[in-house]
Amino acid sequence: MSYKTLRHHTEHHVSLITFNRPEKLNAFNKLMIKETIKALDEAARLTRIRCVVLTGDGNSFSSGQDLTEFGDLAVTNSLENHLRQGYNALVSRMISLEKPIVAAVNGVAAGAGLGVALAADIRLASSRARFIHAFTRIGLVPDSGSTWTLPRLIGFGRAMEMALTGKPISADLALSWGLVNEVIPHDQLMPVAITWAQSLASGPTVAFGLTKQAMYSANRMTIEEALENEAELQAIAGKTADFREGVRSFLEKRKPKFTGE
Ligand code: T3D
Repeated sequence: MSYKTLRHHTEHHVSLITFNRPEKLNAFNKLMIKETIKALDEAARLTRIRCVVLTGDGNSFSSGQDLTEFGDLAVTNSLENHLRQGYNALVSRMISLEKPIVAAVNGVAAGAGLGVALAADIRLASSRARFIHAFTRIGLVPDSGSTWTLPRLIGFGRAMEMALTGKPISADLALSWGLVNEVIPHDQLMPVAITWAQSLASGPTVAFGLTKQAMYSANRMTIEEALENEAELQAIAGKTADFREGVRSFLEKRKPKFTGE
C-alpha cells in the first residue's frame, strides 16, 4: 500500500509507521489522519504484524492539527465533525487495535500529536522530546482523547496544569510524571524502540489484545463488573495456543515460543 503522508515499513512482525510531513513538524492534515487509520487497519488485518511503532520524520513526533487547514474547516465543516471523522476515529482505532502500539516520541508532541502519543500503549521519549498540551494556546479545548488519557497517566492536577498553561514538558519531567515509560538518548531512540517492539511482537498477541480491552473497559466498570469481564476474557485467552505454550515452557524450564495464536 502506498501513502503520501507516511512512510510505512514492516519487518520482523513490526509495522513501523512514520509521520512524514517534517516541514510542518508532522502536523496532521486530513490525509495523514486517514492514512494513519488505513495503516492501522492493515496492522489489524495482517496476522504477521504483531506490534506497531509510531514515530515522526525529522525532529518532531507531531505538532498536532495542521493549522493551515483550519481556514477551510471553518467554512466547509464544523470542528465537531472534523473531530468525529478525524481524531476520534484515529484514537478509537488505536485503542481498539488488538496489538500493542509503541510511540517513539522523537521530538515535539503537541495538541493532537500529544493525544495520539497518549493513545499508544508504550511511550518512549527521545531526550529531545517535548510534550505540549497546545489546545488552549489557540483557544480550543483539549481533544483527541487527551481529557481521558492524560489525567489517568499523570493525575488530574498535573493534567489540568498542562491543559491550562500549555507549557512544554521535557522528556525527563514527563518520565517523572509517568507520562512516558522511558527516556532514551536521541540517537538511540529508534534502535531501542525497535527492540521494545520486537520483544512485544514475540509475545502472546491475543493475550495482549485482550489485555488492552480489559484495561480500557475496566475504566468504566465497577470492580464486580471488571472481575466478571476478566473472567470472560480469560476464557478466550485460555483457548489460545500461546497459553498452552506458556504453561508448557514454564514446566519444561525454557523460554516460551509464542506464535501469536
Ligand atoms: O476539530 C478539530 O479537529 C480540532 C482539533 C485540534 C487538534 C489540535 O492539535 S489543536 C493544536 C494544534 N497545534 C498547535 O497549536 C501547535 C502549533 N505549533 C507550535 O506551537 C510550534 O510549532 C511548536 C511548539 C510545536 C514547535 O515550535 P518550534 O519553534 O520548534 O517550531 P516552529 O518554528 O514553530 O515550526 C516549524 C515550522 O512548522 C513552521 O513553519 P515555517 O515558518 O518554517 O514555514 C511552523 O509554522 C510549522 N508548524 C508547526 N506546527 C504546525 C505548523 N504548521 C501547521 N500546523 C501546525 N500545527
